[in-house]
Amino acid sequence: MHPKHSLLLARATRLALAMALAAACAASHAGPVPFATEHVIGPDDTPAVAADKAAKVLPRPNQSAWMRLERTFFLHFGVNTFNEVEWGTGRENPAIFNPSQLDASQWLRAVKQLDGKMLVLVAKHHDGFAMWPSRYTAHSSAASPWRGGKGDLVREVSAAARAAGVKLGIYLSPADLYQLKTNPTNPAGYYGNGSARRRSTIPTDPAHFQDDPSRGRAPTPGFKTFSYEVDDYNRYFLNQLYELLTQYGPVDEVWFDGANPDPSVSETYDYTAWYDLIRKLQPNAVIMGKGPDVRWVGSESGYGRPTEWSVIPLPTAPEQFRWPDMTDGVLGSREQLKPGSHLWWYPAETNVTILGNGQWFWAHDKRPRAVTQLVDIYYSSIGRNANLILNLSPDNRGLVPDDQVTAMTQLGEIVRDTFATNLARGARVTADQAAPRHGAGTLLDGNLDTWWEAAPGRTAGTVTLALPRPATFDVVSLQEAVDHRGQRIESFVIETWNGTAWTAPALHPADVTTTVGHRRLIRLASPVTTDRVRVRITGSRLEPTLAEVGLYKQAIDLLPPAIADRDANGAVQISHPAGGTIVYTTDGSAPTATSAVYGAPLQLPGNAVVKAARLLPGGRLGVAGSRSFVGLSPRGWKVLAVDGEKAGPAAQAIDGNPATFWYTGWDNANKEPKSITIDMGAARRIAGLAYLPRQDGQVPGTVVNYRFETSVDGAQWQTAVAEGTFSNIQNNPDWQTARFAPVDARFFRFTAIHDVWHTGGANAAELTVIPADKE
Ligand code: FUL
Repeated sequence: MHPKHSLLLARATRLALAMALAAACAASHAGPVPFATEHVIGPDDTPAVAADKAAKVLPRPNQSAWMRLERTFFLHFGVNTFNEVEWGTGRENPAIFNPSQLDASQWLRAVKQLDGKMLVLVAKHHDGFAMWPSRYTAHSSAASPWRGGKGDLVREVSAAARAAGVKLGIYLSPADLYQLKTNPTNPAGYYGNGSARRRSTIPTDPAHFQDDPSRGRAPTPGFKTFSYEVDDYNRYFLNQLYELLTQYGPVDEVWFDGANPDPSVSETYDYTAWYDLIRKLQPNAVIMGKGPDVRWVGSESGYGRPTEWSVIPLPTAPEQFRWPDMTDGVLGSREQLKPGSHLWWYPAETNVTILGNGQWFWAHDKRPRAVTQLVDIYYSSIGRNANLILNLSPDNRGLVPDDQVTAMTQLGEIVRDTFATNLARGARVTADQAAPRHGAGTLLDGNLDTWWEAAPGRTAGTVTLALPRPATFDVVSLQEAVDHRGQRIESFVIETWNGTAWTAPALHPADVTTTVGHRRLIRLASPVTTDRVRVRITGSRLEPTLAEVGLYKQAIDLLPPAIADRDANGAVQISHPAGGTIVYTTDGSAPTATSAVYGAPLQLPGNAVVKAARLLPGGRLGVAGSRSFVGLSPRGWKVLAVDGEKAGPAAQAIDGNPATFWYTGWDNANKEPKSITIDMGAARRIAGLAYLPRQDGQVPGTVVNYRFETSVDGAQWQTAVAEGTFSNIQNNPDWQTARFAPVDARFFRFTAIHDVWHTGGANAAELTVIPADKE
């Protein structure tokens, strides 16, 4: 048996014992709080006892294994890739799915650039098209021309992942527009069809799926059959889960999305049966999103909470809980540990896509984020006690396109180079005090199962690293012994010795020294050279622990220049932390040593692709950064008319500042639609619109359905988009773009038909138009 497995088993046994003990203690209301996977805060528990209980909740074995993966990937590919949309309709013709060069090993090569440890494949998105030949639907890869109808994406990707040593996860969308009972292309759809719950054998015999679901088919060799009382759609879903969890080898994560493009038809998901089946078929898998093991961090931006607790107070017992999205700024703080709460290990996963503006599926004009932003996201997800799940979007050839591969290669090089060497290696580590057998000597052994722990009763403590020689670093990595002692640290300070005194170096403005958890990465504002470093833990729920400490130097030379947002006047700044000369282009071509030298902000009033690189000694070029700008800068524009601006002036929709916004306010009396009309001052040839909703974390007024009209003279209007939809805008409140046939216009009118909550309001942080290519 693999040593890790025996360790997990030993932990499982310890946990079982601890849980039995916890139950006994709860009954007698006496004795010290034991370690357990769940604690309940009693009505008479003092805040100190509540904190004690929170600090004694441990992760379950499937979560421990998952947290150690840190770098995981998503792959969104399907009919949407061919239609170049974010959300499909369920009415797609399977004939459109026909990648000509699909090569799953090429996908894995991209994943391995960042040493990806797991990938989660979208097996079925909201459109309902199954990427494997499911026995339970005609709407699958088997109905497409791909590989002559013999293609099985899940098989190809799982085999390539296995060959690359990467674990497999599965995304199966609960929302299913193909099965929606109102889908005209599938009149017998199961979703919301009101069917009775019936005793069903899983796997069901497909020939008797509806007339006698108690009839099973032969189970996959090595697996059993199961029985649940469910309606048609839940039976369908359980059978699809069964296929995915038994036919493709081990599955380590099952991803349940909460998004639902058409809530007008309701279906009750039988989560209890789904979870039960997953536990029986793949007991090591974590259930993510709508489920008990892994929590959606709450945004798709890639940026986790600065303070992130993995122990979350649930208002009910986990078995009764419905796992809603948790989007509050702080979760699980001391103030939130209220009597009656069930304390539960529920770590965060930060999902983000490599494509700009939070777009999950490829389209010919979608481009990856700047590499500097991807690096920042790395620190702001993995470095904030969450796993990163970074999405790649293969194109309609079935390959991860070159621009995404290039971004991955650059990100991988920067991360590898930064974290290759722990500059604390060889240091003598001491602590001001320690629990018996938990001295600080193991803090550099690379082993999360050994740790320093403060002496009994102490909630603060200091560990000091005496380096063999001075080192220059600008990243500090800390890890608590969460698998053994839970999450405890609430605040700490990093200090360096300057020869005469300890001083706290300035930190990167976005990084805070609060929680630690599985991992905290802290960036310093600038590198420090010293031979002594200390971590002073100043607040902790119980005796603090540290399993590992690391000091690293960011690979600045590998960083491309940062290309900033465009301001209201259309100006764009380029900079690099190492300074020096930067060359650039604005037409998308690769910069060379003879390209224009950056001096002052670039004036970019329309569409542009900026590429920039540092000029290194000897005429060589550093790594190039790239950024696309879509839309016109709103310089000189005016608001002509608006249906309300009581909660935010209309002019803020065209001020070039994403932080301010136009908002009509909540409006129950005078419902939608709400319009805003803009005068651009001169006629332009335009071919699209771009909309950025409010960026303050609130959604009232965020537009989901809209109309877009244009005019040359402000009197005669023509409709460019009669009713458009910004798919997924609630989860992803980033820039939304839509294209239309080129038209000449001086004026445009944007009308909110519905906002996401149907409040009758509308908002816009920015609103602009996309110039036609040949304007
Ligand atoms: C969202 C979905 O609606 C997106 O399309 C994507 O799959 C993302 C991971 O989750 O909620």
